[in-house]
Amino acid sequence: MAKSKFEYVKEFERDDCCLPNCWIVVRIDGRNFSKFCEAHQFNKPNDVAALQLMNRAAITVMEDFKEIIIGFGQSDEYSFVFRKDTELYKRRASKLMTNVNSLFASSYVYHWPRFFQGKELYYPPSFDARVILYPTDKNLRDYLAWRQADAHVNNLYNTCFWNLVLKGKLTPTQAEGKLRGTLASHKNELLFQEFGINYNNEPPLFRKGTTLIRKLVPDGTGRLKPAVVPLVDDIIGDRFWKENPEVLGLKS
Ligand code: DGT
Ligand code: MG
Ligand code: MG
Ligand code: MG
Ligand code: MG
Repeated sequence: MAKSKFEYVKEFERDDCCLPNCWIVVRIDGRNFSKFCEAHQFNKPNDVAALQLMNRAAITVMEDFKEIIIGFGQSDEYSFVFRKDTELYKRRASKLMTNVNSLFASSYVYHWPRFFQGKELYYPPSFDARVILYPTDKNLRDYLAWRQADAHVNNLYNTCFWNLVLKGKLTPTQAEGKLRGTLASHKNELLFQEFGINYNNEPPLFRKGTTLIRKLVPDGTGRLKPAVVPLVDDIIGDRFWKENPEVLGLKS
């Protein structure tokens, strides 16, 4: 077919291919979830159903995008790592990012009724997304460690904050003032002394977030089939990576 005189406008589209041989991370994060969690009366500081719904949406993404080798989620965010040699969408960043993000958002809404029986979804949630490239395995592991450490730091703070407000009857401003500038050791001590809580006994899901990887699981007919499985585990140390070498290896 002959080109129309309008065809030249295509040239305005810029190339946004990801560098070769780099891990491609897509991270999505709930937009203004402070308000969304409040509007839907999520338990504070952690709502198990809400976290499970995030995991369900992320599993849906990984079941569709087979070249994602690992996912990590906490709070209102999820990170997805594409294998470093993926050629999906010719590695175009906007294609990878927008497709992951919109499938995550629609899955979150789609699965909502199963996790919040009877609770109305008052308005459509949305998520931001970004793409980050990591050239080395160490950079990628440090990225994932950073997100898991963030889960821990925020959860320790939030556990203190909401105990001070809900049980200690402080105002949010007072609780904030009391926690300002305190070290982790101080927060652990505060939880123990004032509320009898040993932070290390708090649910691992809240402290460590959820890691999604692919494993072979029995399919009921005695055969093994690949499935996306949620794990609550430490991914900062070496043990997880030694136990699951196929994650960073190129087998899929
Ligand atoms: P953003 O991401 O800049 O659009 O703004 P936010 O408000 O989403 O802020 P962000 O992502 O830094 O923090 C996540 C918010 O979501 C934070 O206010 C705590 C809230 N949130 C996440 N998970 C839970 C939960 O399980 N229960 C409750 N009550 N709140 C949660
Ligand atoms: Mg933010
Ligand atoms: Mg957010
Ligand atoms: Mg967030
Ligand atoms: Mg099209």
